[in-house]
Amino acid sequence: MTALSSVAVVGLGYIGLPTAVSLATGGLEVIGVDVNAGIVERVNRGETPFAEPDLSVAVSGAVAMGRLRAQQEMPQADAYVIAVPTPFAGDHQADLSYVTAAAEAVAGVLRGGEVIVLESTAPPGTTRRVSELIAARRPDLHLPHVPDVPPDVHVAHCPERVLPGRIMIEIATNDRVIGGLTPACAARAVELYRTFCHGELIVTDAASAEMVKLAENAYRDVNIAFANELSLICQRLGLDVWEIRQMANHHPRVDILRPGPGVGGHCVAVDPWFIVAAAPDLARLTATARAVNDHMPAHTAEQIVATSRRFRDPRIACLGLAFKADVGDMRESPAVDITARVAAALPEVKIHVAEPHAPGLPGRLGEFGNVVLTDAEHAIADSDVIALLVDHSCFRAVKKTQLAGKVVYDTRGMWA
Ligand code: SAJ
Repeated sequence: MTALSSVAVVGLGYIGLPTAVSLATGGLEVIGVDVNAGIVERVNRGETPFAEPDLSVAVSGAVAMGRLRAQQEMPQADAYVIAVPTPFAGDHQADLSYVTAAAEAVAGVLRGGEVIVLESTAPPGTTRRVSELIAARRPDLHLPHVPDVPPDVHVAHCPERVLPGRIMIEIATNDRVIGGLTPACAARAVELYRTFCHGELIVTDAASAEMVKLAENAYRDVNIAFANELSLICQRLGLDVWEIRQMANHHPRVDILRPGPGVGGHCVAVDPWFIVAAAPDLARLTATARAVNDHMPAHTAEQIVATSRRFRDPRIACLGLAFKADVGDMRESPAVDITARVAAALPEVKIHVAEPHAPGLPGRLGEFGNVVLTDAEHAIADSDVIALLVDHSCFRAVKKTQLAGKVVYDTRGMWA
């Protein structure tokens, strides 16, 4: 088997672009592939289409050195990493159309000898389906899901597990789980990831790797749901959940996560549904956790609205729109949902929004005439009710004197 020297990374998003640049830094020739012409142009200019610490300097460096380029067409390469989205198709089922399109495009250019790695989070069985799809397109090649025939192409799953905001650190240092359709497939994928990953590379089969990934995010979701449920119970009983949590966490085997206004982003709020879909009758806790966390934005909005109605002519500040601290990503953000709900419930009330990590309001909030984007200082100074929706580090600088005389609704326990 020849050494891998070129790799095509399909999908230049939050996972694909950092992976592409890491492979380039690891010494491979990397071709980034994306259907979006704007993203391709930006990457080729050495720019990043989204904010992530340390990514932009790495991209501009890799492009300048000629190690990374982007294009819309699928190239021939020794290896393929598929890092496309797997959103919902409706009814919480996975939409695999991007994975299918990527697999079919790869199928069209294979010569034999390549390794194809699916990084996208996907329901159990998806890696095998990628192999089947390619086989259907390329009857001239042996694919590894068919036993007893040495395959011409290797197929594996290596689920991403980097944390937004720390992607460039974690991509190099996290341990990775690599599941092959056969042991030889896993071994070939290990060769690829060894070029840039210094963590342990744990080898397994493809279906187990798929379930490991889903289990990781469902574990987080269930634990956040417990924290959120506890906060609702404490609120009803007149107890301070932050104090309760802090004291409970002194126990050597207790580590309660942080309650908040809901779970956002494109991972923790999505992936548990793939487990529910795989075994709906058994995944009762997983489904309930989703329901608990999904209810938090409506509950939080109701509280803010009820508090505001105590004022004759209230003004409200919503601090933060991102799905979590210190990122600008507003996908599936509970803060956006809460702000929209409050704006809709109180159309006559001016709502000041401060989001230092985003250049403008997301489309959903642009529809409301009563929502204005400003900075935190003005938002606070001009408002009676202050809702802290995201625990961005910069909001820590807000002084008690700025909040004096205002009703503070701190959903993140930052000023507690
Ligand atoms: N959150 C809380 N309380 C907490 C922790 C998080 O309310 O104590 C909320 C956050 O505010 C956010 C949501 O949960 O709205 C998710 O944030 P997160 O930091 O838990 O996770 P993500 O979505 O940024 O990244 C997760 C990570 N998975 C795990 O930690 C198991 C990351 O490692 C994965 O790579 C990523 O999902 C992914 O892409 O799957």
